[in-house]
This record gives sequence, C-alpha cells and structure tokens, in this order.
Amino acid sequence: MTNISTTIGKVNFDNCLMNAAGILCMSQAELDSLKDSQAATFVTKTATLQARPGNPEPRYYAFGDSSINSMGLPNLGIDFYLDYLKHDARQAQRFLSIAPIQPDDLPQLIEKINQSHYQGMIELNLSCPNIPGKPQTAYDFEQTASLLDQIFSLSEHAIGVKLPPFFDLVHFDQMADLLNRYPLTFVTCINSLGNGLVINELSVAIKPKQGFGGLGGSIVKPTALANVHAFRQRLKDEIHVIGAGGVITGRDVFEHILCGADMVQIGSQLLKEGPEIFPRLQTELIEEMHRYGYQSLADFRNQLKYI
Ligand code: RRO
Repeated sequence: MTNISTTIGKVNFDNCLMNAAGILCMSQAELDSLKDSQAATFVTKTATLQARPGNPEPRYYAFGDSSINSMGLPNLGIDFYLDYLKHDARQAQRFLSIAPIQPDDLPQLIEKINQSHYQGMIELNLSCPNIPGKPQTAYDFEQTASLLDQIFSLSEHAIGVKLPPFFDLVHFDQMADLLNRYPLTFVTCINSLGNGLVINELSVAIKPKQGFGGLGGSIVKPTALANVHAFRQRLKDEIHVIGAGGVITGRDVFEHILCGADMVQIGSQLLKEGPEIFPRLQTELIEEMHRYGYQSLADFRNQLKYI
C-alpha cells in the first residue's frame, strides 16, 4: 500500500493535499464541498475582523493553466469562520487563515480565536497582493517581526505564515533567519506572484488596480518550487513547509515534495476543476512515486538531486 499520509506539527493527515487559502473556501457551501471531498483538510478564506465585499469585478481571470486575481480579500468575517469551525468535528485538523488589515487588528483577531476555543491551526497571511494602498506584509521584514512578536505573545495555537514569493537568495536567508526566531509550526510558500498584468484582446483582463493582480497556476511553478526548496534548506527542522503554486498534475505535487513540502495546496486548478481534482492528483502522485520505486512521502521528501 502506498502511503501518502503526512504530518504538520502534531497533526496527522491521511494524505498530503488540500486547498490553497482563497480557493473554494469562502462560503458555507464551498467549505462543505471541501469537507466532503478527498482533500486531507482545508484552509478557510483569509478572514478579517469585519466581513469585506472585496474589489469590483471582473477580479479573477483564468488563462491556460494559469490565473490572475485581484479579489481584494472578500470574506465573511472572522466570526463566520469561527462559527463554521465550531461545528466541525475535525476542527483540530483545520487551518484558519487570518490577515490583519491594520496592525491593530491582530490582537482583536487573536482574542476572538481564543474566546471561541478553536483547536486548529492558524495560517497568518502575510502576502495578499491585492489590497489597494497596502503593501505585501512579508516584504517588510520589520513589520513581519512585529506581527510575529504579537501573535506569539497572545496565542498558544499552532501557527504558520503564508509567504509571498521571494526572488533573491539574500532575501531567503534574511526571511528564514527571522522566521527561525519564532516557534512556528509551518511556513506556506507561496502566495500568488504579485502584480502581474494580463491582457485580454485590447484590455487588461481584470478591473481593480488598473489590471494588476496576483499570478497563480502553472506559470508560477518554478518560483514556487524555488521558494519551497530555499525555505526547507534554511528553516529549523521542526518548521514544516507547505507548498503551493503551479500544481496541475500529480507530477507537480511530487516535485513540491521532492523540494521539501510536507503538504501541498492547490489553488487555480482547484477552482477550474472542483474537488474532483483531489482523487485525480492522489492517483497521479502514487503513479509517479511508483515510477521511482517510492512507497511513502518520507522516502523522497527533500531529496532533490543535483545533476
Ligand atoms: O483576496 C485576495 O485578493 C487574495 C488574497 Br487575500 C491572497 O492572499 N492572495 C491572492 O492572490 N488574492
């Protein structure tokens, strides 16, 4: 029997596939569809203190196996997601994604989570590229340190961060040094590749921010793999890496694991294909493992070869 089970922190999962935050996880019906699917677990749409309608439409555009979005953090608010999770028998295995829009929001978000007695993990989103007037938090290292100081002083949950892509080896070093100072459970690499521009006929493909938006899907896979691998090489062993970016096939999942991912999230292609993608990717991943004679993820995780 081929084993594709995995562990993040103290939590075991029977397979290594889940959605990426933002994909099919905003409403009750969407979350139910993930709950009923063969995904190992789910992460919620990134929640803010108050519900948000997000940016004007069109705000998502798929092209080939890729996508551009400027959703603008539409979500039903932290209270909705905490209430949804309260009724979930498997809440200890779930990921609640949160983002402070203002720095002062974080203590209030954590207070609500603590009051709700939520038992699952928290994915702190430091990388939304689509809030007009706001930079991607993790590109500001001081701001990132300040948020991590805050969250670890207020919360005893298992906490991870969702990073934007980095493109410079020194930035990998600096961000990993910073993250290694905290008792993080996981780091998720990568969020969408910020502020691309896609043209459709004579016009930009999406409306907000004059067409600029986060890129996802197959065009970001090399960047995603580079980030997964760079952080796996630099982070303390006890910090798990969750891979995200460019997963279309089981081969893509295999490559994320080869680079060091313990869990792999699916974004653009999940939106395109729906939850039926999970059994397909599981089958294709197992086929790929058999091609190389592997029977479990531990056999090849973080075993990238150099020529
Ligand atoms: O809602 C969004 O615009 C969005 C978010 Br919060 C994010 O983290 N990543 C992304 O591509 N879009």
